[in-house]
Amino acid sequence: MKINPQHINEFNEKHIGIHRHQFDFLADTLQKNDIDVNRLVEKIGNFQIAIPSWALGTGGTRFGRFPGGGEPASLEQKLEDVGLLHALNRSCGAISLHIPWDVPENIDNIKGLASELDLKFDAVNSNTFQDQPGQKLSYKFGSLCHTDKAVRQLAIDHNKEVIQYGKDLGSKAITVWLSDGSNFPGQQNLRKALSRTLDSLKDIYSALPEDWKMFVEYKPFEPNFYSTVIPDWGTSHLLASKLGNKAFCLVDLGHHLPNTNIEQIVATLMMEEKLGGFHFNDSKYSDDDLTVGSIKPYQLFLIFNELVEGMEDKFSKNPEPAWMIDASHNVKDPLEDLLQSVEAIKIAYAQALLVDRAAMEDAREKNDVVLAQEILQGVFRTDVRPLIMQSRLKDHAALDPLSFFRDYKIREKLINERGMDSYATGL
Ligand code: PSV
Ligand code: MN
Repeated sequence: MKINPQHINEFNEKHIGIHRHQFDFLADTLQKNDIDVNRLVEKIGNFQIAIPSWALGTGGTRFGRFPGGGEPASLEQKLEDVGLLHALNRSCGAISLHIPWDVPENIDNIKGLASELDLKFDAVNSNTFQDQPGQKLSYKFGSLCHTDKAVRQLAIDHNKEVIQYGKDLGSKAITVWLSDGSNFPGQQNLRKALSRTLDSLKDIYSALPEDWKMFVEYKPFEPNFYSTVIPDWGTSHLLASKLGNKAFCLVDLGHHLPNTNIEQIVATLMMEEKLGGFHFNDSKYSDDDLTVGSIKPYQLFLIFNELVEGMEDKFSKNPEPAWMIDASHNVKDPLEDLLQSVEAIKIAYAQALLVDRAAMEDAREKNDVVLAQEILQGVFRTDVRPLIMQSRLKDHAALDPLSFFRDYKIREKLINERGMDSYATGL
């Protein structure tokens, strides 16, 4: 299904009155503080977040899955769903494919459909954490770190194949996440496992086109519970540094032990110009896959505060990171969940843009701890939603995408089109 732009106009007309009132009030206050509101709105509008092809179906846990119907059953339908999101908020202009969950069978058709929907292809993702039907050798005891050279070669070849798919589609990066690790003390020679992983990554890196990046994702546990080969940002940074200047670290918010200071990791990686990609989600415990900003919105803001600090620093050579959501839950409509996540990301980004960096630095130089906190929390407590709505209005998106989704019964229409038992591939 496609959204009729006329419906978006009608919807916006209904809501414009209250929006104008709220926006004018906020814009007036900001202007009095010498903030260029038009520039701010433009920046917010330009911020794009890629949608992973595996987040469009209902997420499951190992205990069950409760799909709500109308899920995309093919890659074409997944593109259509991302196209729907993008039409609603003009902020999701890219899709990230996981191979082999989503193999593009007919590259020209897929590229044609993507360009019709105004979508780009973000990083491609390899999968050596599951065995595929008919696979001769198993990843049960690891992939790039495996003791058996033949298994390592299988995993290396798979990554090279994924790069080839990405080249065909116009992607510019590959994300490598490994589940490699061990479940029991003594199971693995930790030093050798890391060294073999580095050698395998070097081989994959050698197949990387000149204008590509490789993102090395880390995770402290799951599905291995004693050790993972790339457990933390330090190990990811070590590998990325040894690989070369096309390799970067990828921070997934769910891949930290409770209370980790993620904003500090962001600052460190940006200082080293090695922050390449970001996977957004939220969690109470670790990799919970909850909607972005649903549990720790202040932490999300603090992370964005560091990101913006790095991005606005004209001396920093850290490239703009690739932004992606990596979450899908089992009790929400996946599209509604993604709309909420994008909104939370935009709110945190907009707030971070509002931080008075000169005043912050001044407070820090004077060791005025109280003032530094006041500045940060003053911004965090500002309702910036009218700025985000204004950017959508300018970009012909829905003022309130979630209400539009419900008012125009988009899920009901998708169920009518695809049926109740249409399921998406993925986890
Ligand atoms: C692993 O937990 C991960 O964060 C990686 O990015 C995978 O590609 C993705 O989730 C799979 O759902
Ligand atoms: Mn991830």
